[in-house]
Amino acid sequence: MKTIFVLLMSFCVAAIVRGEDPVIGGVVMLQPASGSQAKGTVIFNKTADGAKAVVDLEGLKPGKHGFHIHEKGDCSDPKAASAGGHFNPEHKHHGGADTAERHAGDFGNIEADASGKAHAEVQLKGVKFDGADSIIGKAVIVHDKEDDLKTDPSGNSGDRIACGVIEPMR
Ligand SMILES: [Cu+2]
Ligand SMILES: [Zn+2]
Repeated sequence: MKTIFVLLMSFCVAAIVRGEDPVIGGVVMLQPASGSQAKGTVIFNKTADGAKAVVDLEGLKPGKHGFHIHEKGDCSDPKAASAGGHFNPEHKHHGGADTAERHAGDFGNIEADASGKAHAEVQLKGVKFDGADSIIGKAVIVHDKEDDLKTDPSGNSGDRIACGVIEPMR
Protein backbone atom coordinates (compact mmCIF):
# COMPACT_ATOMS: atom_id res chain seq x y z
CA MET A 1 0.00 0.00 0.00
CA LYS A 2 2.77 2.36 1.00
CA THR A 3 4.64 1.49 -2.19
CA ILE A 4 1.63 2.38 -4.32
CA PHE A 5 1.27 5.70 -2.49
CA VAL A 6 4.94 6.52 -3.03
CA LEU A 7 4.63 5.59 -6.71
CA LEU A 8 1.57 7.79 -7.15
CA MET A 9 3.31 10.68 -5.41
CA SER A 10 6.35 10.38 -7.63
CA PHE A 11 4.13 10.43 -10.74
CA CYS A 12 2.48 13.60 -9.45
CA VAL A 13 5.82 15.23 -8.70
CA ALA A 14 7.12 14.25 -12.13
CA ALA A 15 4.07 15.86 -13.76
CA ILE A 16 4.56 19.06 -11.77
CA VAL A 17 8.29 19.20 -12.47
CA ARG A 18 7.65 18.66 -16.16
CA GLY A 19 4.81 21.15 -15.89
CA GLU A 20 3.57 20.29 -19.33
CA ASP A 21 0.63 18.37 -20.66
CA PRO A 22 0.71 17.55 -24.38
CA VAL A 23 -0.07 20.43 -26.74
CA ILE A 24 -3.56 19.88 -28.17
CA GLY A 25 -3.63 23.03 -30.28
CA GLY A 26 -2.91 26.71 -30.34
CA VAL A 27 -4.69 29.93 -29.49
CA VAL A 28 -4.16 33.42 -30.93
CA MET A 29 -5.41 36.83 -29.81
CA LEU A 30 -5.19 39.16 -32.81
CA GLN A 31 -4.64 42.87 -32.16
CA PRO A 32 -5.04 45.76 -34.63
CA ALA A 33 -2.11 46.92 -36.82
CA SER A 34 -1.70 49.64 -39.47
CA GLY A 35 -4.28 51.83 -37.69
CA SER A 36 -7.07 49.32 -38.26
CA GLN A 37 -9.81 48.22 -35.85
CA ALA A 38 -9.44 44.55 -36.73
CA LYS A 39 -9.13 42.09 -33.87
CA GLY A 40 -10.28 38.67 -32.79
CA THR A 41 -9.26 35.10 -32.03
CA VAL A 42 -8.13 31.97 -33.81
CA ILE A 43 -8.23 28.58 -32.11
CA PHE A 44 -6.29 25.74 -33.72
CA ASN A 45 -7.58 22.32 -32.69
CA LYS A 46 -5.16 19.51 -33.48
CA THR A 47 -6.60 16.83 -35.79
CA ALA A 48 -5.22 13.54 -37.17
CA ASP A 49 -3.62 15.20 -40.21
CA GLY A 50 -3.30 18.84 -39.19
CA ALA A 51 -5.67 21.23 -37.51
CA LYS A 52 -9.13 22.74 -37.60
CA ALA A 53 -8.90 26.50 -37.20
CA VAL A 54 -11.89 28.33 -35.73
CA VAL A 55 -11.66 32.01 -36.63
CA ASP A 56 -13.67 34.89 -35.13
CA LEU A 57 -12.79 38.43 -36.17
CA GLU A 58 -14.40 41.86 -35.97
CA GLY A 59 -13.64 45.40 -37.08
CA LEU A 60 -12.88 44.40 -40.67
CA LYS A 61 -13.93 46.08 -43.91
CA PRO A 62 -16.67 43.92 -45.46
CA GLY A 63 -15.32 41.44 -48.02
CA LYS A 64 -12.33 39.13 -48.34
CA HIS A 65 -9.05 39.46 -46.48
CA GLY A 66 -5.83 37.48 -46.87
CA PHE A 67 -5.15 35.32 -43.85
CA HIS A 68 -1.84 33.58 -43.12
CA ILE A 69 0.64 32.21 -40.61
CA HIS A 70 3.82 34.29 -40.75
CA GLU A 71 7.24 32.98 -39.77
CA LYS A 72 8.08 35.16 -36.76
CA GLY A 73 5.97 35.48 -33.63
CA ASP A 74 6.67 39.20 -33.35
CA CYS A 75 3.81 41.69 -33.75
CA SER A 76 5.73 44.62 -32.22
CA ASP A 77 6.02 46.69 -35.40
CA PRO A 78 3.00 49.04 -35.91
CA LYS A 79 2.45 47.48 -39.34
CA ALA A 80 3.44 43.99 -38.13
CA ALA A 81 6.41 43.92 -40.52
CA SER A 82 8.30 42.23 -37.65
CA ALA A 83 6.31 39.03 -38.25
CA GLY A 84 8.35 38.38 -41.42
CA GLY A 85 7.13 36.50 -44.49
CA HIS A 86 4.74 33.59 -44.75
CA PHE A 87 5.55 30.47 -42.74
CA ASN A 88 7.19 28.40 -45.46
CA PRO A 89 9.43 25.63 -44.11
CA GLU A 90 9.33 23.74 -47.44
CA HIS A 91 10.36 26.72 -49.60
CA LYS A 92 7.31 26.60 -51.85
CA HIS A 93 5.53 29.36 -53.77
CA HIS A 94 2.52 31.24 -52.46
CA GLY A 95 -0.95 29.70 -52.87
CA GLY A 96 -4.19 29.10 -51.00
CA ALA A 97 -5.39 26.62 -48.40
CA ASP A 98 -6.18 23.96 -51.05
CA THR A 99 -3.78 24.71 -53.92
CA ALA A 100 -1.10 22.15 -54.87
CA GLU A 101 1.66 24.73 -54.48
CA ARG A 102 1.39 26.66 -51.24
CA HIS A 103 3.21 27.96 -48.21
CA ALA A 104 2.40 25.94 -45.09
CA GLY A 105 1.00 29.19 -43.65
CA ASP A 106 -1.37 29.94 -46.55
CA PHE A 107 -5.01 29.87 -45.45
CA GLY A 108 -6.49 31.82 -48.36
CA ASN A 109 -9.06 34.42 -47.40
CA ILE A 110 -11.44 35.13 -44.60
CA GLU A 111 -14.66 36.96 -45.54
CA ALA A 112 -16.19 39.67 -43.38
CA ASP A 113 -19.92 40.36 -43.49
CA ALA A 114 -21.55 43.80 -43.79
CA SER A 115 -20.98 44.44 -40.08
CA GLY A 116 -17.26 43.69 -40.40
CA LYS A 117 -17.42 40.36 -38.60
CA ALA A 118 -15.97 37.11 -39.87
CA HIS A 119 -16.44 33.56 -38.64
CA ALA A 120 -14.86 30.57 -40.33
CA GLU A 121 -13.83 27.01 -39.64
CA VAL A 122 -10.92 25.95 -41.83
CA GLN A 123 -9.31 22.51 -42.15
CA LEU A 124 -5.55 22.81 -42.44
CA LYS A 125 -3.50 19.85 -43.59
CA GLY A 126 0.06 19.32 -42.39
CA VAL A 127 0.04 21.89 -39.60
CA LYS A 128 2.29 20.72 -36.75
CA PHE A 129 2.34 21.59 -33.06
CA ASP A 130 5.78 20.27 -32.17
CA GLY A 131 9.21 19.84 -33.71
CA ALA A 132 11.13 22.19 -35.99
CA ASP A 133 8.11 23.04 -38.17
CA SER A 134 5.70 23.71 -35.31
CA ILE A 135 3.33 26.67 -35.73
CA ILE A 136 3.54 27.43 -31.99
CA GLY A 137 5.27 30.77 -31.51
CA LYS A 138 4.57 31.90 -35.09
CA ALA A 139 2.19 34.77 -35.93
CA VAL A 140 -1.27 34.87 -37.53
CA ILE A 141 -1.89 37.91 -39.73
CA VAL A 142 -5.00 39.33 -41.38
CA HIS A 143 -4.52 41.61 -44.40
CA ASP A 144 -6.36 44.63 -45.73
CA LYS A 145 -7.06 43.15 -49.17
CA GLU A 146 -8.07 39.90 -50.81
CA ASP A 147 -5.37 37.27 -51.34
CA ASP A 148 -5.23 36.27 -55.04
CA LEU A 149 -3.94 32.81 -53.95
CA LYS A 150 -1.06 32.82 -56.45
CA THR A 151 1.20 35.89 -56.48
CA ASP A 152 4.47 35.61 -54.51
CA PRO A 153 5.22 36.44 -51.81
CA SER A 154 1.83 37.15 -50.25
CA GLY A 155 -0.95 37.16 -52.84
CA ASN A 156 -1.06 40.98 -53.22
CA SER A 157 -3.06 41.14 -50.02
CA GLY A 158 -1.83 44.57 -48.92
CA ASP A 159 -1.28 45.94 -45.42
CA ARG A 160 -1.18 43.77 -42.33
CA ILE A 161 -4.20 44.90 -40.29
CA ALA A 162 -4.17 42.46 -37.37
CA CYS A 163 -1.48 40.29 -35.80
CA GLY A 164 -1.24 37.77 -32.97
CA VAL A 165 1.20 35.12 -31.73
CA ILE A 166 0.18 31.44 -31.60
CA GLU A 167 0.36 30.28 -27.98
CA PRO A 168 0.22 26.59 -27.05
CA MET A 169 -3.09 25.17 -25.83
CA ARG A 170 -2.77 22.17 -23.47
CU1 LIG B 1 0.01 37.39 -44.43
ZN1 LIG C 1 1.93 32.48 -48.81
